[in-house]
Amino acid sequence: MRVKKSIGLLFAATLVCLLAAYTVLTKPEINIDGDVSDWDAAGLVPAYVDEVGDTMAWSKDPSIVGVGSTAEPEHMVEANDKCRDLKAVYFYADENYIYIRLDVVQLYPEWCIVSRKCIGDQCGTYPNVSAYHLYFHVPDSKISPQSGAAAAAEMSFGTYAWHFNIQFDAGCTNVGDYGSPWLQWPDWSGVSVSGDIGSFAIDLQRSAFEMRISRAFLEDKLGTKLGKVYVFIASAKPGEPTGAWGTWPHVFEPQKPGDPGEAFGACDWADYIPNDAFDCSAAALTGKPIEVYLGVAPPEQPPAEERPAEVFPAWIVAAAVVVVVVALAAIVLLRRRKAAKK
Ligand SMILES: [Ca+2]
Ligand SMILES: [Ca+2]
Ligand SMILES: [Ca+2]
Repeated sequence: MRVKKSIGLLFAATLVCLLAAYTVLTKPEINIDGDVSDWDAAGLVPAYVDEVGDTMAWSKDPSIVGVGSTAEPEHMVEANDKCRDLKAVYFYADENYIYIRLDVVQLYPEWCIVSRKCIGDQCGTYPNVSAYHLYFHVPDSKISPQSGAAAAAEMSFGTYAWHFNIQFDAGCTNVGDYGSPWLQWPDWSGVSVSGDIGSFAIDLQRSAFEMRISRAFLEDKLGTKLGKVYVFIASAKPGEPTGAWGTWPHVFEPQKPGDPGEAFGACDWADYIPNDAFDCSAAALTGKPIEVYLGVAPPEQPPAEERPAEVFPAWIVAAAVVVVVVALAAIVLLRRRKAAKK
């Protein structure tokens, strides 16, 4: 019995070691499938964790967000405020893509449903609960950056002027049939994050968004390899388009509730990260955004002749650990068998 038990233990220990070695040696694989548990399983940790409940006072106030054509019913204000409340952001990068995961406090199934508004014979749709914006400053980019958040916006990005941004509200007419994010360049041109450019999915259960964007596409346009970048992220309540369709983003104007939305600035963001980077009253980025490394991991190796000899490559270390554990277990097992015979 004892011998059988020991063999079982030995087998289990070997399996655990092999699994550990496998985990060390393989890169995470993130699928854009509307299930962000793969990020957790891969051990990826947030680049920034934001407070819960730190949205602007207007976002929780039915007497402000309950007014005008973009009004929220009073009983929905609390739920909508949670959609606007940023919670955490994650980044990951491999040879082919950059990956982004954004968690908010609590999405609900119909948060993305669009409203319809017509001006004359021009009709447009817009979801009015929350929109999300991510601004990337790429230090080595060859393209000229943009300092305003949008055309005619009041906000300034200062020394962290952005080289591309990603915006989405996932407007939908059926739950699960989400719209793609919009990737915008400093000259205001843009492209949908879909097809060859990338993909996007929503995990309603875990209240999170996940997306990936083609590295080649970004690096080609930016004129540089991606490495260290700076990111500012914010959420906003969309406003009502005022006839000039296509001049998004229009956002809700909390200082003038009931007015149509307009280009944003000041304290029009509902929530933002990092918290110490943005001065709401000055409508300016005054601190350092989140610093993220989006280079290919591990960093590119120098050519072979310049490279110092690898003394202990990771696979040798992992294999050595397996051998030592198996050997120790075998010694213990043999000793027990000897003791049992005596
Ligand atoms: Ca996933
Ligand atoms: Ca927050
Ligand atoms: Ca915040």
